[in-house]
Amino acid sequence: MSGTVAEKIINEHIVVGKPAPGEEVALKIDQTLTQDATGTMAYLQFEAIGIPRVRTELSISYVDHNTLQTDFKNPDDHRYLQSVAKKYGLYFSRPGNGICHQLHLERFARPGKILIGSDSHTPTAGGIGSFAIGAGGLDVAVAMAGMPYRIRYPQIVGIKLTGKLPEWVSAKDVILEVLRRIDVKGGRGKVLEYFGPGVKTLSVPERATITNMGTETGATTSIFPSDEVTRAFMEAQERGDHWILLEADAEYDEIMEINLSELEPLAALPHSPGNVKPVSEIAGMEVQQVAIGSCTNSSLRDLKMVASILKGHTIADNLHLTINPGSRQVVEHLIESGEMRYLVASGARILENACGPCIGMGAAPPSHGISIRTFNRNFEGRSGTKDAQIFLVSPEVAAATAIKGVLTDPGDLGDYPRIEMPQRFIINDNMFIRPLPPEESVKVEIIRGPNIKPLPDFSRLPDTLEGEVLIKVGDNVTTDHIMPAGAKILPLRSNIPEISKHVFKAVDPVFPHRALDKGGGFIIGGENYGQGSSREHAALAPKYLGVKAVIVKSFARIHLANLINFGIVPLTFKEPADYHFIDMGDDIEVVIEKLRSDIKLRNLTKDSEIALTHSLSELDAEILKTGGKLPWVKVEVGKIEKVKRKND
Ligand code: MIC
Ligand code: SF4
Repeated sequence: MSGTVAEKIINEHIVVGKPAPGEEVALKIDQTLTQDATGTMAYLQFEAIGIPRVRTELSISYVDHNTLQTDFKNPDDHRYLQSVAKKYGLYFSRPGNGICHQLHLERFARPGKILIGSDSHTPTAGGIGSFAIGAGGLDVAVAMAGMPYRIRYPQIVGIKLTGKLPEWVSAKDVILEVLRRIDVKGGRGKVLEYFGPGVKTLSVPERATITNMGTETGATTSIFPSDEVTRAFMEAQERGDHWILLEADAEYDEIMEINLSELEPLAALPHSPGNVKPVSEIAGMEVQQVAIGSCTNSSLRDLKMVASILKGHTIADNLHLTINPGSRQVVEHLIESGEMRYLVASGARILENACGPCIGMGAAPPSHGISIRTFNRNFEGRSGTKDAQIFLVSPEVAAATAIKGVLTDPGDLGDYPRIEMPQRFIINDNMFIRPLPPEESVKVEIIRGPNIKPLPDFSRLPDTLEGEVLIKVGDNVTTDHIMPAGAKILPLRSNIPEISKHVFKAVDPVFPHRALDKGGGFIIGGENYGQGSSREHAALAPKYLGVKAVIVKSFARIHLANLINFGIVPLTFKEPADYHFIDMGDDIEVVIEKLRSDIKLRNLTKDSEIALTHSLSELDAEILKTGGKLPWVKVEVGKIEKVKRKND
């Protein structure tokens, strides 16, 4: 069958629907991953669905986000996750093993397979040729129950890579260049698929840096072909038997060309990953912190580069340098090659193999601090310091800056280091706990700490939604704005009543009180509402506070799905300019009885009407009216089980 790489994989996995851009298709899911911050909720939902064991080829539960143990909450959640993995037939990756996406790329991702993960950077596995999509935890729970996952058939954009990266320029600069061109919403409804002669000049971890941060364009996913470079990587990971050749042999819907030879070091400026400029234009500013790591830039290649640059230097007096390696494999190699010494000797603070500062788990910058990070998001306040300025750069720029104390174009350092990658990686899977056989797993008791509260129940939606506009926000509002993360709030992820007290905390601290006082109401927003993470808490917690509908100019994909999953009606203005004719405090009424594409909003305060629409399929509408996906899925799974029992 001919097609682009993405088309070949999607078409092979379609169980319902037509393969045409914009059509809704249901896909069979081969692999799932969760991480701990989204995982507890996902597994509570999986338990509620009520099947005895996961029905995927491979499901894995990683622990990498909530690794600070300042009280019982995070360790309790981790014990819950470990017991759930044992009971339901999952792999479990213990804390300290590494960041989910780095580990998955090293040990489990496979070309040609479809992976969904309850983390928006799941497309990292696109670097190995896997069709990997970020989703809300409930969607992952449903996939673990063996049900298909629905997406709109994407438009496939071919990104043609020519030339070869110059010295001091690396994969991060490729994705920053893509972001410079299409910004944080240019990828919506699309898959970014890389092709062309430049592809073979990039190793799998470099490709994964690019597909990882493709998430920031709003794309459904990003993918590279699976070629000889992929084969070499998989053989070096002793997984050569899982390699397949997967290349495009069809036209793309749209093409973007990037000549790698013409790129220079780039940076995303505060407070958006799409706000990209050449480092040479902004170099020289004094910096208070450099942070290296995250699922974007923590591979062995990246940390070898950092070690080679730092070798023989001490970091500048005016800053701190933190490094979070992506996995234990990376660390073991750095120890074996002696390069870990260069990092330690330079004064770098080596943190654990986890997300760490990327999600505000420690290493917050000082007041008004400038922090140079190799991460993928620089949303305001995400670092833990509201007035900090975060710049996103490559490991080369970060290391050069750590030495000089000011934002530095690494080309100024002189000779470009040559790094040597191992022919074979050190394989040590002893921190993955393998699934138990069914006869043993049934005996396992689930361990629940006091922080794990039962899932809230939501009832069917009424035909008319009434209430006040509780808040009005602008364009590109992120899920970090809606439901902040960080060391203090993340431990509340399994306790919806508690976490809901933090909704819109930095935007409007009294929002939760107001929402409860008014008996719920509406959120009004601009373009790309809900961009960023996959956290379903950004829907679940507002729902708990009584939010009935979110009315915006446009939505980000995963957040839209999460709103539907938890029974919040996602509506858009037919005329975006109507956004200006509705204000916070207005009393409004929306009839959703039939959920047709033409919906009227009656503004009782202004005595006016606004035309709304939506992109809901019939099934979405049914799920919404039922009050969300969990009640719906329980009924569906019940039907499937009944048929199964009859046939047995
Ligand atoms: C993020 O980078 O924002 C996170 C934390 O990894 C989230 C998931 C979460 O909120 O738990 C994501 O990207 O989906
Ligand atoms: Fe973890 Fe940061 Fe990657 Fe999210 S973006 S998975 S917090 S490293």
